[in-house]
Amino acid sequence: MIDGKKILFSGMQATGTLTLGNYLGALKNWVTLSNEYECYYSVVDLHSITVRQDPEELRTRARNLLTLYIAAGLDPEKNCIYYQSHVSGHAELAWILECFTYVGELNRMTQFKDKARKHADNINAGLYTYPVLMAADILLYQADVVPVGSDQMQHLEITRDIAGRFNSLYGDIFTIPEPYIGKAGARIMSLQDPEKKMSKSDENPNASVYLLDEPSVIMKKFKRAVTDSEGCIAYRDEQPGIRNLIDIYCAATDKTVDEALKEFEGQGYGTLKTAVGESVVAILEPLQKRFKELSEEKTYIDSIIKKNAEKAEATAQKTLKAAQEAVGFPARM
Ligand code: ATP
Ligand code: LTN
Repeated sequence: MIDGKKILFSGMQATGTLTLGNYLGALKNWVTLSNEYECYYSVVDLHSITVRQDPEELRTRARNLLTLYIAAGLDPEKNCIYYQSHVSGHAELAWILECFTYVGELNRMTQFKDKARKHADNINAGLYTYPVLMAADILLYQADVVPVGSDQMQHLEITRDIAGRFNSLYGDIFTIPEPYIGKAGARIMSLQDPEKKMSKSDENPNASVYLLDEPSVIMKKFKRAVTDSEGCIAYRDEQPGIRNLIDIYCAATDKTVDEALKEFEGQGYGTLKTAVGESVVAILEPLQKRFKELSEEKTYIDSIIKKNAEKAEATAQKTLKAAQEAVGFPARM
């Protein structure tokens, strides 16, 4: 608790350009939650290098991601928005926690299996221990809640297991975090293959709407979205493409599925696609405008980066010290 508020931690990787899935599944909820919680939102660049990155590109993307957090509506005076690599405690706590994590647990992580398949030429140890670094992120700030998309649930569970194990050996060092999965937009699917989640690393650019796509491009991508030959607008497993479009529409407009179904009753797929496209353009246009403006305010963004890294560091150090002492490291003089 800080000032009577519970603590929230979340982060995103600076790999690729953010998609509508990242926005509706995560970022949009972050903004809503930021009034209620004391929030830490990190650009998790340590996680990014588990997959090979071009150094200059990574730096640019990380900066853009941090700027997008603010452009999406997170006030950097109230929310601690910072680069993970600026706070060395993440890596230090991750090492300690690795010694309390079993390889059997890591072997069960589906994201590792997926990424290992995708990057078969670079199955590095960091990719394997990625969930432990994520646990360190969360536990360092004693987070009560962690908003993530449903694909991250398994990582939250392992975080809780590691924290519980550590606490049962050494006393209450870590807060056990709860996941927060927003109702709308929990899992936005690819526009080209609605059985697969929309992902920023998808090779097909038509599969994802990127947050900085021009309105005309957004409309075109929705027009090309894969649907089915049923010809009726319903929300059911047999029509994953249509269901995904309705999910996107509901998440973008804050309407319920029933409201949306009523609205589109008897309409054709073309009408639905146009309406969904327009609802997405309506939320992304102001975000893009703000992003452009902020990108020009270099000194302002630099000062945010510095100030928030210091704030994050101070909190992280407290937990790190407690964990170091708990396992038996000598105190520094
Ligand atoms: P990558 O393709 O690089 O693995 P990604 O697009 O899956 O990336 P992450 O960086 O892993 O995105 O996720 C950032 C946040 O966005 C997480 O909280 C994740 O749960 C959420 N998220 C990612 N994709 C989706 C999606 N399709 N629908 C809903 N939420 C999503
Ligand atoms: N693994 C997450 C990103 C991430 C994260 C975190 C999310 C790293 N550390 C801590 C929440 C809390 C992802 O791939 N989306």
